[in-house]
Amino acid sequence: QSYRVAILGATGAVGTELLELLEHRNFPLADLKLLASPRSAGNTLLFRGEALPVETVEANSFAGVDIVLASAGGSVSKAWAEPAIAAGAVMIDNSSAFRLDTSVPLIVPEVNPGAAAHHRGLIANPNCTTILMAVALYPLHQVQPIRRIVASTYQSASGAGARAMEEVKTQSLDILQGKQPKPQAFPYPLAFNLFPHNSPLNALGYCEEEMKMVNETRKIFGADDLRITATCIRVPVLRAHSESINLEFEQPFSVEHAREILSQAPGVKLVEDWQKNYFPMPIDASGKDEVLVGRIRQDLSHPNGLELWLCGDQIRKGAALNAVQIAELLIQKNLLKPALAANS
Ligand code: A2P
Ligand code: 11C
Repeated sequence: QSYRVAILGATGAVGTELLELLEHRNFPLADLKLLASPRSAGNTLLFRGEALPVETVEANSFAGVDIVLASAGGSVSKAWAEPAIAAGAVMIDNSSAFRLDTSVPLIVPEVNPGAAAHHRGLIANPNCTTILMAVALYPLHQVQPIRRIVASTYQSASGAGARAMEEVKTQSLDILQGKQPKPQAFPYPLAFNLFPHNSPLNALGYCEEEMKMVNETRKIFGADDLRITATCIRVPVLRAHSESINLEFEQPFSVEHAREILSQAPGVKLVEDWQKNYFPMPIDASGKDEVLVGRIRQDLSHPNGLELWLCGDQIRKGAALNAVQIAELLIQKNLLKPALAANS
């Protein structure tokens, strides 16, 4: 059997990655529709050696479509979720618009695939830093409940889209040529610099990205009282995010045991060469499906604490791959029909 898929936001950083993944994972496609804004009308994108037209999304774009992979921002998802579902499609939405809606499953397939059974036509793909952290921490949490997470992130430009990636390159060139860098996608120059994440701050001083790590991780783990705090920082890296994570468990958790579990965990690759001081790096994580985890060590300040370091491709597992895996899960479990799922 094969399925009719539409990518909403096909020309963006995540959209083009979705296209590549559908091609390379041999996704069972009957048809692929590329949707974007009127700006992209008339453009084509290459898929399986064929130039496919990019269409402007409109009311009848979803007729006959089984799966919509949406990555065009929250307002676009809000505008098109209802028409897509009404047309009989399941929308897998990469934006933050519906993630905390209690009627919308928020899924990392390695962690909570069972949540897919309850969808009503809409499934949310979590925030990228949250996905990467969830893949690495859930296998440990299953063995020994985590009591508290302290995360510090080093986030690449790709999290802010294709334009932001271009901006870091241009700014780097400008600086090397002695010119003033011109920030556009970000409020400040990112080349040769870093700054706290560029999302809105709340009254307590936490930015949206930090609160996503808190609230989305709790929802995905099904652990409402899990204590999490985060500091999110944008760094001049192109594609992959990195995270330094401090964990406090209910009981002591040995480094050897954590290493053994993570070496077999789905979606995780343990990367540790202590002799060579070689650990996960964003350049190694770029283009990879797995979350690279390493530098697992005892927290010197707490008997129940562990420290670890991870890198993961933000566009891939942090966004496009996770969405495609959700689509594959729906197909595998025969859950594409929202009406049936809603009644079950
Ligand atoms: P377009 O290229 O036509 O602007 P990124 O996250 O890399 O910035 O990409 C955003 C994606 O969302 C692009 O594919 C972009 O299309 C798409 N997009 C932005 N605004 C809209 C809109 N109003 N309707 C449909 N697609 C949109
Ligand atoms: C970033 N993680 O790196 C963000 C981008 O919640 O989907 C993705 C925002 C989200 O800026």
